[in-house]
Amino acid sequence: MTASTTASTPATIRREDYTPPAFLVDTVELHFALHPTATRVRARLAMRRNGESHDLELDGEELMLLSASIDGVALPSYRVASLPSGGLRIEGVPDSFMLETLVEISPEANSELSGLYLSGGNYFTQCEAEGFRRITFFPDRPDVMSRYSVTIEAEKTACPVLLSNGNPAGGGELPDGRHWAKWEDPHPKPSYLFALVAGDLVAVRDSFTTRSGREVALAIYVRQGDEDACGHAMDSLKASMAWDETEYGLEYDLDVFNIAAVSDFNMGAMENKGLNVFNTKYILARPDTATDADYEGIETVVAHEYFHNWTGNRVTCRDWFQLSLKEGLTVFRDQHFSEFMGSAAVKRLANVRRLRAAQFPEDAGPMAHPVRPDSYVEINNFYTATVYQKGSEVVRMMRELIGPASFRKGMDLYIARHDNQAVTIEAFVGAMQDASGIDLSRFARWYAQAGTPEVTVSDSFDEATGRYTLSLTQSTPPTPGQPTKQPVPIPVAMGLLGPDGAALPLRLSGENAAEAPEERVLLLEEAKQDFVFEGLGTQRPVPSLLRGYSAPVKLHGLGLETLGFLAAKDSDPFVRWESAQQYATAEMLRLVAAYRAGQEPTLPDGLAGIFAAVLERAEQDPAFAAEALALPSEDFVAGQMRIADPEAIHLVRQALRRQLGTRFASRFAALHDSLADAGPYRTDGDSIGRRALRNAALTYLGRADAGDGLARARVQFAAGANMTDVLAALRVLVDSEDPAREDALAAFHASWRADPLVLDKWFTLQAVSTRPDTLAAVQALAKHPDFDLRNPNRVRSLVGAFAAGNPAQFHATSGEGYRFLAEMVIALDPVNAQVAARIVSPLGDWKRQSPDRAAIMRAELERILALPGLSKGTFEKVSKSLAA
Ligand code: B3K
Ligand code: ZN
Repeated sequence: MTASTTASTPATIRREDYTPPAFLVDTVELHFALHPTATRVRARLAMRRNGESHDLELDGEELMLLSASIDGVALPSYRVASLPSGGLRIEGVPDSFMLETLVEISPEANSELSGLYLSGGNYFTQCEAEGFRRITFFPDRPDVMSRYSVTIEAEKTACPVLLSNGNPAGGGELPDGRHWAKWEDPHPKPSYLFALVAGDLVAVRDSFTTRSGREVALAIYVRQGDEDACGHAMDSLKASMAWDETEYGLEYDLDVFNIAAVSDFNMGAMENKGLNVFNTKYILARPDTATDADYEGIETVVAHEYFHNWTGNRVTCRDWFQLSLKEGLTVFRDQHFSEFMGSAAVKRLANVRRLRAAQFPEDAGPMAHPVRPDSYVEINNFYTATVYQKGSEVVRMMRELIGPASFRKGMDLYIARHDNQAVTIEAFVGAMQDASGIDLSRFARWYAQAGTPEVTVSDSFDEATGRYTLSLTQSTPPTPGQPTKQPVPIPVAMGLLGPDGAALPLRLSGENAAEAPEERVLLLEEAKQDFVFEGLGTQRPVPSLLRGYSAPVKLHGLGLETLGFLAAKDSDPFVRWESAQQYATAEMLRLVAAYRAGQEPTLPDGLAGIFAAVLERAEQDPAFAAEALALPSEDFVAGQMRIADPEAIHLVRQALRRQLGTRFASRFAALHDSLADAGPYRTDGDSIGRRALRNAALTYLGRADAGDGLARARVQFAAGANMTDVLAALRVLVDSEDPAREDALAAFHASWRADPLVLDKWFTLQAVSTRPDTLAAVQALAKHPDFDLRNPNRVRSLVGAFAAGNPAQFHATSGEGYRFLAEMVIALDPVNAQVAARIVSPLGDWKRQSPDRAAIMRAELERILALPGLSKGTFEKVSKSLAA
């Protein structure tokens, strides 16, 4: 589809069309008179011309304009024109002037959760990317940076708490039971970082002293009753503040740092300057309500939003195409922090697993786009795994290439040069290049080219000379709009292993033998390169490649024997895990093909051997063992097939789980017994690892033909020690035919019906159940009184979890799974278009499905596309899915 020509086709925005803002806003004074259906917003903008135009255009959406003046003189209506977008055009403005507008908005009517909205009677804002225009008329783009002062006025009993960005600057009583508060933010910021929170919330307080001695008052605002669930978030915040000082020398820059938690939120959290707004999911945690994964998620997201204060807020993006400038870099920072806080190796492989589960399919699908996209219809569709996670991998590779010391120098330079600026990705790469003296111009291709590079390895060994040649080739498959690709610089961290697994010296031809290291980073820059190593004796070495996952690529060419050897012997935990995963993937693909030819899957000996070895050493590193015991996901296996067969993959994976559970039942039972934790619940890496391994054992036992897995699950569920253990046990029951299943589900619901975050888990468990009747159950759950289309967490917990997390059922040959998702999208689009556009993705995967499935998927996409008044976000996803 090409750019917009008719009124009904939303316009495509292109990166190459960027022009600087025609007007700048130096200061913004906002006054809010809060009211659920009729909030009044008065804005005084000190504006100045920045280009040729004398006509001012402001963004606006669903605003009712009550008055407008320039330099105190009311504007006659003929000078003010409404734009079709909802914006405003004012003709003939002076070079610099004070614009004052008064608008009315209805927070209660705002179900999009963008702009100012109500949640449980409290007021919250979400402005990134383009929500500020739903609050007041403004040049709502990130390269307009202004100093804000905000006054909020509201009824005191309904809204005892009145918060905005920056530092508090006064407050007081008003007649009629109202009160006011003023906030001043000394740092210039783009409008997407504006925030307001008001309502009946309570604060959990703490403080942090920065290394230069500045005292920062910390507060987390939650609903009454949730105060006891903020400890982990607060600890994570303080740890993040300290880490940014020691790792990057970056200190916090306001007197207060506030976080407010809200249960109706489109994503995880938002880094508004000095007033982060969080989905409750990433704040609230108590041992009885939150799982270990929730605790880890909180640590990561709290850190991520905090780190944005420098990478995103102080230095921001010139335009939304540069989104990865702040997101890729900040994900890199939060992952690095989490590695520091826990077991680095296990965090790394968990992040790689997530990258491959979310980003690789995206990079191979209809929405594939570069880390820096070239065009978009709806920017909210580009807050993607590619921009975030692949963007983070790109930063990580840069650090690998120039080294940690130069990287740190580059960060200092980036911030020194660009503080208080809105810049492009070139600014970041340029700072890294200047700090290191290493030419990164070729490296910048990683930002421009979509698709996952594929690296193929082959090797040869000359016993007579001890010379070993490692040949690497790379290619990147075509993606929509990018039919041909160039080679990218791929850092390949590697080692060579002798037959006993010992590390061999790595001497490239022409190098001095004395200095040969045992690990090095090869740079694969061309389509094909040979690396020749000398002095390796008489026995063929085994290559250990992409240690620590040094580049986000797919690696081919290693045989089962090599993979098995590496899984057992390599010193790098990532390569050990990865080799076992690749081994299992290869075997699963073979079993899928065999199954389609009429053969029942049986557990291959080699795979059983890998599991046996992992189980033998399991207690040495329980967290690693838990990861290593998880078979590759159904989606991951499907991703390796040209045409997927979700049914066969599911069947094979289930059969392997059952047979592994049966084969190792006594070992799993022993682990389940010995890892039981008597003491209080703790969330250090060790404790989390032990629970993960113990619950992995329980899960296999729950599948096994032999053993007492279901009985153990019933006991563990009833014991109710903590949510991690309860949920793992309940999951085993929910996936089973156990008679206790229904009672357990009912008991869980009865206990937690008042806690939305826990209830989300109840929905998700049923949505991802491996039972064959899951689709019908999901359809029924969508009619459950606790299902609520207006709450994004609930939608994700049922619809998102089912469509993205239960491929076998979603792809049911009846097409009912597709129909269900389409109906949900159609119902949701008019309520919350952002979430609708997000959950529609699995329907776009039709190209890799069998023709009968693909036809139904396309028909459902067509049905959505035909919807009158379809949002531009859903339009973009659906039309691109159909066109690919
Ligand atoms: N910057 C926000 C994401 C905003 C998404 C807008 N659709 C959260 C984050 O990445 O930190
Ligand atoms: Zn972010």
